[in-house]
Amino acid sequence: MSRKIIVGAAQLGPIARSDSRRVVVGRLIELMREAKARGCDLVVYPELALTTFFPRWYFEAQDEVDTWFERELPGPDTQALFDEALRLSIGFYLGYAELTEQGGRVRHFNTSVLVGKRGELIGKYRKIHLPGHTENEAWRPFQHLEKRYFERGDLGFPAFQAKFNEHQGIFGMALCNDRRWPETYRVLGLQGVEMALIGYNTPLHYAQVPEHDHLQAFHNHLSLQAGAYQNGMWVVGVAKAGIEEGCDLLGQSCIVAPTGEIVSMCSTVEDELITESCNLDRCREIKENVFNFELHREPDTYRLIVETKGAIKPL
Ligand code: CDV
Repeated sequence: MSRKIIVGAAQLGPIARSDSRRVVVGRLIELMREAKARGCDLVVYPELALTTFFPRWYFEAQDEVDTWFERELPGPDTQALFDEALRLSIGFYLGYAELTEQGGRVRHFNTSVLVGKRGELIGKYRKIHLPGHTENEAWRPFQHLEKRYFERGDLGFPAFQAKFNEHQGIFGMALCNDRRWPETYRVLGLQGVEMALIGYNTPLHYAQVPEHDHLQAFHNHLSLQAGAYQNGMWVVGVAKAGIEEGCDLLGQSCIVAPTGEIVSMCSTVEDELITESCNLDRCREIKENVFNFELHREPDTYRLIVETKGAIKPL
């Protein structure tokens, strides 16, 4: 059997603080057209793909914070992207900052959506692992205030049955820091996910442990490759890259096969599209063998070890 889907990872170069949504949407559309011309069924954009990575600044006034958020999607500035996707008949994943009202309460999430080729909303994900800090920390060269500006996602890690061509597949989403956590992939893997879509914004400088700065690319790929292999799924990791408002962001967007191999990777830190024909049936090589959960996983034993606070006996 062969269930092939051609996927495009649409890496973005830097977005300036002064760039309007319309300018950015123009870049997204250009990448989408290229993806279509190269035969893609689905195109994947980064986390917070409509603006600069605003959590690097401390804003005192909530009104100012809210200017970075979308109150509706599609909205006046983003409708053109949805229209173009429909015209081209291509699906897409998009990361953005979501402002919504629920039960009379204004809520803020770091969100991604998966949109089908007929323009339908297939699913939504709200980032669960929010990195950074809550207060302004003047000692840092730049802030990382995700914990201040966003609430933890409340949708879990849902899996979605979707069709971007004649083949059906099971898709999941995550955002940036989520990709470092094995739980992200495992929760998706337990639901049979065959392709995880993950946008990211990763500064090369990690202020708390600068000794690790040179490891950013390694840790990125280590996490994406391990998650793919240990759960037998394709992983599409897409960066916002390059020097954005003085902050150097990691590129190296890549598509990882269920074997854990990187099969395609960006070579610039600019707007760049890479594509791959991904056979979802290749997930079975792993899911039915080395990581056959039904056959080899031992959840009862893991539970016991956690309940007894570990199996290590005192000497
Ligand atoms: N946007 C992110 O979640 N960035 C984090 C950084 C702060 C470590 C990441 O895990 O890449």
